[in-house]
Amino acid sequence: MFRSNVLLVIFISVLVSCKNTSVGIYTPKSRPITTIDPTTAATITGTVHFEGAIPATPKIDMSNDPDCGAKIASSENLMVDRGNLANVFVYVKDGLGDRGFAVPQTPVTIDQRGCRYFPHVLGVMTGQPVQILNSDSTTHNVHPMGHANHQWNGSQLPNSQPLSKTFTEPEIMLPIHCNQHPWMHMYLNVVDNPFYAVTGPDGRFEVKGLPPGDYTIAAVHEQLGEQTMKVSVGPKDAKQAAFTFQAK
Ligand SMILES: [Cu+2]
Repeated sequence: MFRSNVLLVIFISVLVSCKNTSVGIYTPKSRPITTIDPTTAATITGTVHFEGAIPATPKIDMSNDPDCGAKIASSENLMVDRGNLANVFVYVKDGLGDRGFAVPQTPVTIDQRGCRYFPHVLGVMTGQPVQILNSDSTTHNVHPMGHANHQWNGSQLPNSQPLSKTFTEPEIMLPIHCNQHPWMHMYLNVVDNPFYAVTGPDGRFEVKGLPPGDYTIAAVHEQLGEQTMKVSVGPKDAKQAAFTFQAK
């Protein structure tokens, strides 16, 4: 009896250890890497428009830190030029299934310059390095305030080394603030596929290298929210997609 109990315990232990090693937690990193065939890859391009009255751009008073340089700056929360909306994050939200994609080891860069973040909206893949620079003669304290990704903050003295960080969980419009300068904020978009873009001042975006398929494309703006669109692409297709956000 004792012997059979011992055997049962050993058997269960083996089962548990197998479960831990062979099943594990399903993460994007565990997905097999998809090879994209450049001869069939498709492209989606488009423009994001803004319709309605453009509210006056709020001014930012930076005078409490003379080392910021300028005393007054303009808010970047709503950047519209001739009806074109900048700083919209456009990405493939759905349709890729369980495909995994190679993560670039080339870092994306955030610069702190004149007590502003450059860029204001940025995309990065899960696990890709994010390099954070301080080009100012003042101290900043970088504070990502995510939900899926754990929060941290790090001070950066003038002329200090760049911070190098990674974000492991997909998260859209993850706010990054500076604890020293309350007006400083930007948005990082962490995705587990390479099919994303941020609209420039002309409202344009381009998502390229897509395997043929049926996708949901999302366009997300920090104040105006999210819009989605179904787009199907065949081999070597070049499709157009247009989004329009209305004034709130
Ligand atoms: Cu700062």
